[in-house]
Parts: sequence; C-alpha cells; structure tokens
Amino acid sequence: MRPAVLIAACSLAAAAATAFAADNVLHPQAPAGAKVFFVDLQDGATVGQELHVNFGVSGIALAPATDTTPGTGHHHLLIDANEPPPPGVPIPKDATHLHYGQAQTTDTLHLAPGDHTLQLVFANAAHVPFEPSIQSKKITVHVQ
Ligand SMILES: [Cu+2]
Repeated sequence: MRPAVLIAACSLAAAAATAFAADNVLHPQAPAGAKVFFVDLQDGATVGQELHVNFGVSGIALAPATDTTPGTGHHHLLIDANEPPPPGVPIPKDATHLHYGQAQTTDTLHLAPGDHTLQLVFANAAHVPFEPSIQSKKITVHVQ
C-alpha cells in the first residue's frame, strides 16, 4: 500500500471511530427491558410540601455523570414538564429538569400546594436520553 492510500485508510478508520463515539453519546441505545420508576410513590398520591422521593432503576447500570462508560447513566426528575425530553440532545438543567449526576437515588423536594407532575428519565453521561427512552410513567401528586 502506498503511503497516501494508507493515510486515507487510517483517517477513514478514525472517522468511523469518531462516528461510533458520537453515536454512543448522542444516540445511546437502551438495553431491552431497562426501566426507571418511583419506588414508593403512587400516581395520584396526596403528599406534603416536603416530599422524599426514591428513584428505582433496573436493567441498566447507574453511574455518575463523570463516568462515560457506554450503557450507564443517571436519573433525571422532570417536575411539571410538558413533554419528555427529545432524543439526541442533552436534557436541560433547570428548575423543572433536575439532574442526579452523582448517581443519587433519592431527593427531598419542596413543592408548592396544588397538583404537580413528576417523571423520571434516565440519561447517559452527556445527559442525553436513551433510545428508546428509559422513562417512568408521568405521575401526578396532590400537594397539601
Ligand atoms: Cu444529567
């Protein structure tokens, strides 16, 4: 193989590797059967303004956001969010999209009285949802 051809072949391989890495980051594939759920909070529950929630996960490994191992991720809690986050982009980080990037499985929320929706979405180290999305049912709590 002549050097020019060899270089072309090498950069093709590098491009393929980069594409694979980007694919893993922006389009992480969900293992079959992976799920997230509220451990002890029922849809329609009446709760206090200080609400302790426990996040469950099965079928996929929990890891802090600093761990970029493919096939791992962390919990996100959506509070009163209209739609689950779209695939291919990081979940926003704001008052209605909480990240648990230290692999936490619990939090204490402070909610105003009234009805609120809660939904868990699992995402990778880049905060991008898996495909298909690993997400809980969106539940409603009545806060007294
Ligand atoms: Cu995140």
